[in-house]
Amino acid sequence: VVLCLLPHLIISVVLPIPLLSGIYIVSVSLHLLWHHPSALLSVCTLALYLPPPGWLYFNGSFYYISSIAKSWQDSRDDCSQRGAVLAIISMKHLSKTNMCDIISMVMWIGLTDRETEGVWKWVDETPLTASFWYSGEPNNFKGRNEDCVVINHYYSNENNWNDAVCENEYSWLCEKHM
Ligand SMILES: [Ca+2]
Ligand SMILES: [Ca+2]
Repeated sequence: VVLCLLPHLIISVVLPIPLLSGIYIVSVSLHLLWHHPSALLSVCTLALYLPPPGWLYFNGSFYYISSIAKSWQDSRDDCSQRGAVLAIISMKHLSKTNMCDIISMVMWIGLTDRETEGVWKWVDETPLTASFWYSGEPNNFKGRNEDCVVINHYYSNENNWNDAVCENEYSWLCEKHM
């Protein structure tokens, strides 16, 4: 019981709020469990739905925006270390303008044509179906090998993707499904 509870509570509850509150919630949970073992499921569920510190919730996923810039591969590795992936943007995300509140800069997403030029794939190996390229993109600008994709806030909200050189350094957007 404690093993199930503690990882979620430590990650999702204790860190984002003052320590005393976290301890309080842990102790309340243990008290509840002692007298009402059936509370385990609801406590675990509640803990799972609380966003980890630094993450934003939007439309069924948590998103993390880096405050520093890295290459596409280093950004991808960073997301992996956070138990997430570089963001996979589907139609449902960008058809809702709420996502614009989250996206406020140029940042890597998990789309690349590194394996085969012109064949775009998400980092989970799914092919690109719905796309939101900015006008004229993807373009391998001036003959450069542009194989990785950024969302560029300075373009229009709906169509704001640009293929960029993977070694360039930008912020990045990690996504973790609930
Ligand atoms: Ca390319
Ligand atoms: Ca480009």
